[in-house]
Amino acid sequence: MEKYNHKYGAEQIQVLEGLEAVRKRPGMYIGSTSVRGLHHMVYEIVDNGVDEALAGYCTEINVVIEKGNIIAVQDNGRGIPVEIHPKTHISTAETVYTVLHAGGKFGGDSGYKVSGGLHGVGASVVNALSKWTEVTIERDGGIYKMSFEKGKTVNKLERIGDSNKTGTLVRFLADDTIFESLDYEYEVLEKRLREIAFLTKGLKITIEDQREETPKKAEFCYEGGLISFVEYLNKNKEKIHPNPIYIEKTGEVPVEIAIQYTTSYSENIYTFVNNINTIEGGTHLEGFKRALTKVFNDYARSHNILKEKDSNLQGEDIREGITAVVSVKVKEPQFEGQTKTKLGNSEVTGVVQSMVNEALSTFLEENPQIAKAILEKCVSASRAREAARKARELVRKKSSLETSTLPGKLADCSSKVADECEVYIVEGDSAGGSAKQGRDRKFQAILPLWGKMLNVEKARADKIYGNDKLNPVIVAIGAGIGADFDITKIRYGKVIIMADADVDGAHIRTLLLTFFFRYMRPLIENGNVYLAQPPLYKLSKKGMEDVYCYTDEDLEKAYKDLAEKGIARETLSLQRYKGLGEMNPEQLWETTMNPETRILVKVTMDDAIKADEIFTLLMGDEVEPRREFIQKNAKYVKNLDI
Ligand code: 28F
Repeated sequence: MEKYNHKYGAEQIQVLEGLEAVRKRPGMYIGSTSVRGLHHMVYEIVDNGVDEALAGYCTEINVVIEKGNIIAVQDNGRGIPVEIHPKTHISTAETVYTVLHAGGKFGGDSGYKVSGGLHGVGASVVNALSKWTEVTIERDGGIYKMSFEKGKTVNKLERIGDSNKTGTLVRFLADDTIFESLDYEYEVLEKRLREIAFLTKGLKITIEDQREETPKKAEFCYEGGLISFVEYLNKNKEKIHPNPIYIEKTGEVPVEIAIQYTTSYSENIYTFVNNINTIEGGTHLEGFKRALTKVFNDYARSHNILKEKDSNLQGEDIREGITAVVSVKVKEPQFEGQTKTKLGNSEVTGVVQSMVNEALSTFLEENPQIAKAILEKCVSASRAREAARKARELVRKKSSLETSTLPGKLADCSSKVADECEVYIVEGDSAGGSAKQGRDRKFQAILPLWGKMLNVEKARADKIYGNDKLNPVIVAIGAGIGADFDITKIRYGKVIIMADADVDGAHIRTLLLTFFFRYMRPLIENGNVYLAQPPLYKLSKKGMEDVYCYTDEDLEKAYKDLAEKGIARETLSLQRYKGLGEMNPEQLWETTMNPETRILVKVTMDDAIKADEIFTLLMGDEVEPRREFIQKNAKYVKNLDI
């Protein structure tokens, strides 16, 4: 074989092996082949544009979802270099798009490779998992174009015209033989792009969805960066001090933090590493929390807000009502945790801790009125916690005195093996009744709840313990709440919320998810919380098995299938279920409780965070945004029971 071919062959073989590996095990490279993995395809390309912005050369990134679920991402950076490598005869641009992990354009030097949720697997993976990809580069006065199919080069880079602009445009159609669906969710992409804009001060990011008749479009650009982020997070809350506190440190591990306290009782600290949302926290969060507790206790003592005899403020007292965003950039991040979103680098704890100690104590000294407002809240939180502790002791004594420590309403199951047991939290006594009759009492417990749950947004921990609506849930699950929660003590492997598909059901679901998110978060992180999916419709006809439909699409499909069997739509009677109470025990069992036939939706952290945001909106103090939300979402509440 000639020398020339031999060299070319080696390079080409490496490319082919790379693509082969990616297409054989896509989940290894893009996380999953579900819609989450599909969205990561967009984030990978966008992140390359963000890197160009962090390097100081790109000021705008445009994302378009075109008809047919084609994605287009354009930036106005320098444009990927187009020179041809003397030995391989492959352009740098083609290398970036065909060699696995070739995209480390900033790996070595002072820049930071910002990477999507999957830590920068680079453009070559997106290329390999797309039916086709085309890249158009403007730089050095020309326009260059190359295209691929399933990662294989179809048209090598060639100059196709002149241009006095610079930038990179990437268009791709994800491979539907790999991804379960190509149905991008505009809201999810919009939320992540907004987050990236907050994290990349001054970068303008636009998103447009051209799939519908009326296209949807949004534009994000925040000169305020994290300050704007915290203002956005607090837009429906009553603030304790007008402007967010902003502290930053440059150097080996750049740190940026914005903080603003509100009158709410929940704690919202969002942490990021290289723009990745580290929902499982990690060393940067640890350092932040430690410094926060130290700085506020020191200030309280030195300004006689805490007397000699007073015990220290606890971390949870100081974090009650806090909204904060912590963003660090780490060259070699180590990610741990179930979803690889927990920062492990131990050196970061100290970096963040000392930076916050220094900058925050200076800020408080220079802004005594803000310091005073925040500490007033911390001190009252600490008193409420004390009261809660006493209330909890009381509840424990009360329940230990009572014979049945379990709530009277709970119909428990006979098995005591938590992993095989499940508890249905059912809305309303009638549904609770038929659930008790319809269930398999070996492994299914039923806890009926009634009426509106407590509004946990306004109530402090002390009221949660004693509240007659939530207390049964706490005692039934048996693992305590808040700082005491111990996941190893749960009495059921599955906690299933079963509520109607109407507004009240949505209210109960949101409240319970918010409650679990705030007071039993490990239950969600550990994947123990589920939503039961009762059917929406029943199709029936004499001499035919009842057909249950869970969504409008199901119903249409059922009509079609039955029509193919010669059963015309007009001959069928359709019942739309308004509530669980309309089903008899057997139907409830068959459609919603039988593990063989039911549909359960596992609640993820994202769902809970979303519920928490909606909850704050619905139950928080600000009235105007609530009206806005209801008006905006009212059209989604079909067949509202007036
Ligand atoms: C729509 C997606 O991918 N933008 C990009 C650049 C710019 C450079 C670059 C990219 C590989 C190893 C260098 C230009 N000039 N948007 C994008 N913009 N990649 S990807 O370089 C990658 C090469 O080192 C670039 C000078 N240096 C870097």
